[in-house]
Amino acid sequence: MRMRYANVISALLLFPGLFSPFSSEAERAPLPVIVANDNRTSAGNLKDGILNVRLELRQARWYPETADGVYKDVYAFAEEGQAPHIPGPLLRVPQGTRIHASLHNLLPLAAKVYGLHAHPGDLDQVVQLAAGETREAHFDAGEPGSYMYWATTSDARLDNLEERQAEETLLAGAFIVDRPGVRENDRIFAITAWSRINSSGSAETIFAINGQSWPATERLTYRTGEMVHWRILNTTPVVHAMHLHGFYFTVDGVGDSARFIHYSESQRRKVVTEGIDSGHTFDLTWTPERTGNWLFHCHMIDHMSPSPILHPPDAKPSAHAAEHDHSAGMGGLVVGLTVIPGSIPNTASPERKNARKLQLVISENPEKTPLYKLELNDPAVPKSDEKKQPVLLGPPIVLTRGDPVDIEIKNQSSGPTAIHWHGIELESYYDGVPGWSGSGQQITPAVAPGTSFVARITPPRAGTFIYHSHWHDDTGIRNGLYGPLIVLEPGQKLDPDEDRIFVFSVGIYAPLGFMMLINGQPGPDPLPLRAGKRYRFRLINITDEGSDLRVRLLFKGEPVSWRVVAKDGADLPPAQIVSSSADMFLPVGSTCDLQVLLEKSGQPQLEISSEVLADVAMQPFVVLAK
Ligand SMILES: [Cu+2]
Repeated sequence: MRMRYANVISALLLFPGLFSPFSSEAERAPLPVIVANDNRTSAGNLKDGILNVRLELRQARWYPETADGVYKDVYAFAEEGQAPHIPGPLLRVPQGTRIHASLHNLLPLAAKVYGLHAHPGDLDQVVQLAAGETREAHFDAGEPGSYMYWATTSDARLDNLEERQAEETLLAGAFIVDRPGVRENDRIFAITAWSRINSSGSAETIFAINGQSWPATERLTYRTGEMVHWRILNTTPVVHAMHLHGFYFTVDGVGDSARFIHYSESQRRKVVTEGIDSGHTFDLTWTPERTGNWLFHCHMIDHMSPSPILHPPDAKPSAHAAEHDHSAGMGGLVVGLTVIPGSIPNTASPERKNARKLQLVISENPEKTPLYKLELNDPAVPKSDEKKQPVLLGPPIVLTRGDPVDIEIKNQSSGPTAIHWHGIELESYYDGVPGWSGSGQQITPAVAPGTSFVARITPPRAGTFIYHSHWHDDTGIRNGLYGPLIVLEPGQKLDPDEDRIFVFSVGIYAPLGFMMLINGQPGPDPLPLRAGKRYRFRLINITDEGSDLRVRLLFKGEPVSWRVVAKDGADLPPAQIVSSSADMFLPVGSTCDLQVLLEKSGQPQLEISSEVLADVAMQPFVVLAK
């Protein structure tokens, strides 16, 4: 199910006809302009338990940002008599509804529509439409859940959506079945990807949420204390890692276009990042507790950076260039959130007179690798003269729960920078998104070269977190601007023997080139462990694109067992802490704490692999007898 980039290329080599140009008739007539669908209005006419809806597939013009910006001529769903929509018109009905859908294919070629069936249902159930044909589909909506419908003019299936290319890639819409009598005050976000392989063989993609690409994505406002419920749909052929700044969210259920699994209370998990496979959906809830500006975005760097198609590097700056710069070079799958005062009063900042002072110095070695050097100055720790090998990894920052700390980010590099305290529940102003974090007149600046910014943090929770660059991250994240951020319980000390940190990242490792790294190295030296001793492994995925990162602890090639005890810094509920096979997916922007206890001596290894990154890296161990 997980997508490999290589598949896109092979699909194109197999289906060269996918670049069918628009019919000459369409070129003569002006195409209707697509309306970005915020998924708040249900299509069709619901009466006496029957939804009558008339859908069309048609050619239309899509503007992912502004009406005067770059456009793409694409295929889109429309409701008869209305403008075409991306994502397609929302199908939303209560459980028990019968659906009478008519489908009219106005495209100059045949199309197949999937997902118009009862739930749970058959992923392969399809309505085939010749060019110009109209057909009807009558079915029961089925069980409550977040589903999608989608279409193709090629031979794509839900498990290989990458076969959809160019014009047809945006043919998808949300299909929500509500519990009877409950119409939740939620929002639906459909992730789409217009994509194709261009004539020079490289992939071109425009990612969007509800039909628009940051900075054009909808801005949402919430009040503190209100319960926020979102449904996320991934209609794209690639995995994503959806990350919320400043707050945890609860994953309430997962599904695809055929079925949806509602988690029971004991199955729910608290996270700050959730991976979502191609063709899948998930529901989440969260409660804003602190005012200010926040983000919800995909943590895969290319999915949250400006698309070169919309913003060619050599183009004259558009009216939005300034906003892009102010938004730290972001684009695509980013949603801006503003939390205003509500039922939760802003907690008074704790007394900071006795705040611990730390200094994180960022310096640069132009033309060299690693490009950046991160140094931590802690007045409580004498400076060591030990010359350390430069690595693509910042030093660990170890904090104590409830203890205020002022971390001065001192920028000695040649460009502006910013550091985001990933997973930490903190004040918006210190969250580290220049031009966005903060509120009103007090917006976080980028840290200009030669200047400092002091981040004031009082971590409310002990666990494993990340600090990383949030400024033009194609440079920062790929050049070592990150490190582990560990918060301990009061009185606890980090025991480097018992407590092992493994940071998974990518970067240029000279002279070997761009590769996947464990603690800054592609092939780290073996580490000693002792049989019968219990360890805490803290895993951090801060790769650029490794949302499909598979982590295994192997002994003679077979996974051992471990216990997952925390995700993204939040302890798991006791009922979820069980022994499991040492084989997991850890999406980018996630952390995970494990209990590891090996009974036998030998040479196990921690192996990470990613199909997206097309790489494997290994941390060997030597387990000594008890
Ligand atoms: Cu993504």
